[in-house]
Amino acid sequence: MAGKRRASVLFSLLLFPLLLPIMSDNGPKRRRTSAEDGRHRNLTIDAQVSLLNVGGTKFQVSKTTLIENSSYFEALLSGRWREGDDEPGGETFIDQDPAAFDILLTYMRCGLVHMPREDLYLAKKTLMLAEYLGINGFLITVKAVTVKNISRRGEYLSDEVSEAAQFDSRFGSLRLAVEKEILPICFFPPDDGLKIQVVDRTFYASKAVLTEKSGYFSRLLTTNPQDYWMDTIICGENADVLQVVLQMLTCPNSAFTTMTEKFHSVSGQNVKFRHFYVQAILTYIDKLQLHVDFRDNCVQTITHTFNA
Ligand SMILES: *[C@@H]1O[C@H](CO)[C@@H](O)[C@H](O)[C@H]1NC(C)=O
Ligand SMILES: *[C@@H]1O[C@H](CO)[C@@H](O)[C@H](O)[C@H]1NC(C)=O
Ligand SMILES: CC(=O)N[C@H]1CO[C@H](CO)[C@@H](O)[C@@H]1O
Repeated sequence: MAGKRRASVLFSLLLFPLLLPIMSDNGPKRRRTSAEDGRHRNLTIDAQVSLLNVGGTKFQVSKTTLIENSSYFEALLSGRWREGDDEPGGETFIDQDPAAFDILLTYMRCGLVHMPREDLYLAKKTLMLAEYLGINGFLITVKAVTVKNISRRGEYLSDEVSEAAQFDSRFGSLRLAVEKEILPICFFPPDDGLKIQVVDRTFYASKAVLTEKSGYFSRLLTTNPQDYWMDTIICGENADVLQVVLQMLTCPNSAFTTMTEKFHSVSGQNVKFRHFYVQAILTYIDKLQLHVDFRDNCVQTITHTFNA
């Protein structure tokens, strides 16, 4: 035993001077072989690219993209990456839906916030996965658009982050909003057309116009998030009155034509009818809470034209 150890120490001592030139910086430089160059390049790639297996589908993603966009990947990768002890070629398995991940990956790569309208189930899974992976940029945009859409505003009131905070205070959490069927449906724009039914007649109006011009319709269409997708309302108003007032909101000239025709159709230009009709229109205009300038304009034109 002891003899063996002595022999090996002696062997090392003998070899040491021979190894010195190779180990020392001052020694002659060894040329890198092309194989080493290749390995060097591959190691660099390994350090930058993450191989993911999401529910059986493989993805190659830049680590920066993952780390910068997702708190989950930040926790998973950034520590390991800094220490550089990645196994080359090792892949990370994530037990999640690959189609949902693909949508989020597009967001992480180019900032596109897209949800599949034709597949609401996939849209839901994408939202839940975004929360799981902590992809906050995606969620902030989705929440902000939803709050804006439900209130039928064309623009954000403030910045996206404050709109998203409003979403949280209104619905509690993403999961609750999904459970209440607010999301994903309220992220998408619904049809603008609203059917208004009065007994046996049906009128069509633009939700955007009604909400913009009338405080009454604005409340009717935006108070409950569920109303976002409402496409028909039943109205107890007199049909002739409703027709004129709806026209007034979009095209005042046609409203006056309708009124004039109505007067002519009533035999003998019945003064009582005329008075009743104009008053009913004015009352309904009041009920709709139009913007003051617009209302004053309508009321003045009506009273002036029809001498009410
Ligand atoms: C580097 O990667 C290339 C392409 O993936 C591969 O063909 C090559 O064998 C790798 N080189 C080393 C040294 O691992
Ligand atoms: C998401 O990753 C991309 C690519 O690295 C980066 O340009 C972008 O700024 C990241 N987004 C956020 C919110 O950090
Ligand atoms: C009704 C409505 O305002 N829908 C909007 C929801 O948000 C998206 C994105 O900003 C708009 O394109 C829709 O018009």
